[in-house]
Amino acid sequence: MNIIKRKSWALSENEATPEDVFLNRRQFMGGVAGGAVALSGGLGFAGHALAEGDPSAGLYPVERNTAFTLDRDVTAEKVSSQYNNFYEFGFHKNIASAAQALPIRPWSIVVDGLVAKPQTIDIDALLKEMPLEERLYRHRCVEGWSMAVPWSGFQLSELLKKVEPTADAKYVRFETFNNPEVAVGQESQPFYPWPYIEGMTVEEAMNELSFMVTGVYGKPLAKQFGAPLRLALPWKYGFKSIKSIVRISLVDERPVGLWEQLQPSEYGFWANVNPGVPHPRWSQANELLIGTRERRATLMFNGYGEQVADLYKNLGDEKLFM
Ligand SMILES: Nc1nc2c(c(=O)[nH]1)N[C@H]1C(S)=C(S)[C@@H](COP(=O)(O)O)O[C@H]1N2
Ligand SMILES: [Mo]
Repeated sequence: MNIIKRKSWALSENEATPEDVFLNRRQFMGGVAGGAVALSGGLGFAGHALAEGDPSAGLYPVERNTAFTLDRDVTAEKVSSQYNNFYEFGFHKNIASAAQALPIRPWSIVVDGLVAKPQTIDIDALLKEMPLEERLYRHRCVEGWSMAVPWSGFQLSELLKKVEPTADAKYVRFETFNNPEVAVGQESQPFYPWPYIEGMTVEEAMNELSFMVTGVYGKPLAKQFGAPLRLALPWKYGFKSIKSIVRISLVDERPVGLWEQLQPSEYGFWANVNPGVPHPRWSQANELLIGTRERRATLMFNGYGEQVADLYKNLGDEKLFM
């Protein structure tokens, strides 16, 4: 089907390479010319500049939790903030400029479903209440590229404790905004099953790695990263880390994510990183570190097996790795 073919993460590794080369070339040229702005697709550092006007700017930087370490350099901000998947704003990587159209204040998050204390929480009230910290996390996209970023935010478990899930709650369902008036991707692809949905088990959500992101690089989250609130699940493929969340619901039925709805044979519920299980159309054995020419062997659970492998011990023939 055409819809699927046009999706950029459906590109094979070979097709993806010219874009990566372009990215490197852009950086190189920027360095030589001393003016990256002119060569960075028109946006320059607008994402950064706008973050400075964010009402939460005074909260950052927050203290780093040194328990989370990397085996590679942090990806340069000018690389990770110009190479994004955010299909609401276009079906390619260069969406940073379009994403600036998203209004992120006022912003509230509905937390509802199977909880004792359902509530609608204003983002700034939430930011004041939650214990913010910085974590260095790896991020592995199902397309075969990766980055390493200093996210700021709080553990998802802290938010869930606040609403008190009932004993019937088995899954957490996350929902992104739906606003085709500002999101060009939603407007131009009305036949996609918007809004973007993702989900996980309550047990996964309570794991210490499950992190709600509110900032990055010591500043409020730039819009292209999914401001004002996104998820980071570093042991799962990147599509599970849903952006610009407006609703979090505790439910007893397994949520079906947007990509699973579109292509269930390729994108599943669990989506744990495993270099030994290829995507139906390409290998997952290694990854390109964006902003570099380096390819590395992908790690089981993206290197986070110690924290999460136990979650999957008794799941029989569930498709854990797609
Ligand atoms: N709402 C929403 N969330 C999303 C996506 C999206 O298109 N829409 N893309 C996902 C994918 S495929 C990846 S790899 C990451 C990309 O995050 P980044 O742009 O901060 O690198 O966001 C994920 N979250
Ligand atoms: Mo991704």
